[in-house]
Amino acid sequence: MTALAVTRPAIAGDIKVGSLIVENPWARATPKGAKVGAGYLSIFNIGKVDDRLISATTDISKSVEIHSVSMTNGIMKMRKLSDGLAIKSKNLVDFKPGGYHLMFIDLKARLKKEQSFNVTLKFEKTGEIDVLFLTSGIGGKSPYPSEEETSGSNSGSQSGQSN
Ligand SMILES: [Cu+2]
Repeated sequence: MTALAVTRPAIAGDIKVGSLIVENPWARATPKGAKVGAGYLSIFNIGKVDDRLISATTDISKSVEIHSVSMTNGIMKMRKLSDGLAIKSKNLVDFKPGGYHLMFIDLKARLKKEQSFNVTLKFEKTGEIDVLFLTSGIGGKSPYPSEEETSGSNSGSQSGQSN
């Protein structure tokens, strides 16, 4: 094991398929007996054509739903997006606590900290993308360094190579 100042797991890289870049997929550990879990990630569409996340599947739960969260009179409500979520051209869609998330419905086992598991995302245009999720603690934060926390060491997702 190497002890780096910034522990970004080597197994998880940003994945680029077609015009989509999927970054930082992670989930929260779940308490004993919990039937659902939540997963988060970022999806960039660097292409000229709009795409749409239509569904997802995984081995860890019976099904996966795409949820949004809205605030109504101070009450947070989750809503299932039955038609999926648009990932528009030149846009970044962030799934994060309090916002869009993947809901793992009917977990087969509880999610433990530092576990990793596979999720297959299905997009209307791009097709399927296999993504490896990493699990943080119960109620924890993303296991990836956030941009604010790593200011200075900007690995620059916007000034990428021209291809
Ligand atoms: Cu939800």
